[in-house]
Amino acid sequence: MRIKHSARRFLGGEPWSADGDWDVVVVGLPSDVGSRAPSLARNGPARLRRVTAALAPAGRDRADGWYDLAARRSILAGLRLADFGDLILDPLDLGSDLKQIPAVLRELRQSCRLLVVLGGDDSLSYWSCRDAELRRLVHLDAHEDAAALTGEYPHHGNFISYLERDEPELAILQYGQRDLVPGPPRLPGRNRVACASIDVLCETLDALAARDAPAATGAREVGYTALSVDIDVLDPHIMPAVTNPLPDGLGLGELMAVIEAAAAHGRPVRQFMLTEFAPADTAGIADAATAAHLLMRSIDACLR
Ligand SMILES: [Mn+2]
Repeated sequence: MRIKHSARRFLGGEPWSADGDWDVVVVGLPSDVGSRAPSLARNGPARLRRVTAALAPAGRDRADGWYDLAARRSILAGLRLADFGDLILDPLDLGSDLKQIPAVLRELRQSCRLLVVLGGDDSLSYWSCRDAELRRLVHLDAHEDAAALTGEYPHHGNFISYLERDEPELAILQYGQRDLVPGPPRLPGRNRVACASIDVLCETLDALAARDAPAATGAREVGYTALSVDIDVLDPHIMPAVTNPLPDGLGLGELMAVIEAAAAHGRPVRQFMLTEFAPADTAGIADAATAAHLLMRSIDACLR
């Protein structure tokens, strides 16, 4: 594995250093290794850096944050933000490189309040979630991603099944599924819930918070929540730059309502993942602006 640094850093952030006191650290996984056909998801991190760097031009004081005209409030004011760069997987040493991802992310997580992971295809979320302190995963996706186990490593359609097998204590809350599939879903494991409404999502997170709360002795760790957004949960009219578009998805405001609720009821949220943003090299900037606004508002919601 090698680390690639980019001249354009996410939202004009600083270069990462281990001794920084960061609110947010951003890391990219620009790979489509888990897609069964080549996917433009490998382009996601570079496109997001290009668009967000333009929102924070040199000379602009990032301490002011941005004003969200839709929500009528300032967001990300005073944000201490670092961009670690991209983790580049060596195709000739893929298994070894994939297995190194959890340790690299753990080190980055220890240097910040919130780690933001930019995919890449959705199979990489499996590696981003291999952490003993992660207790609750909220996964927003048009697809279930719970197909049967196949080979040694998960692909983008079955990484949830691998997580259920390999992290049996991890609670998985799914939202937004709308796929047509060959048969009824496999019965979720004891620790997975398909949430049919925001209310169910919040109630489930509240119950898990009570379960995971430290005992009076302080003997147990509370652990943290990760939010994972496969961006095809949005409607393809709003977000066409995805690998597997499905009709009748969420609007951006609807998705933000889910993320706000998950962030509020899932505290502490220590990791946010965006996957399957798959822009063509020639695509316009509207799709990237949508993804950038989604990220900026989501980061604010997770830190609030
Ligand atoms: Mn999906």
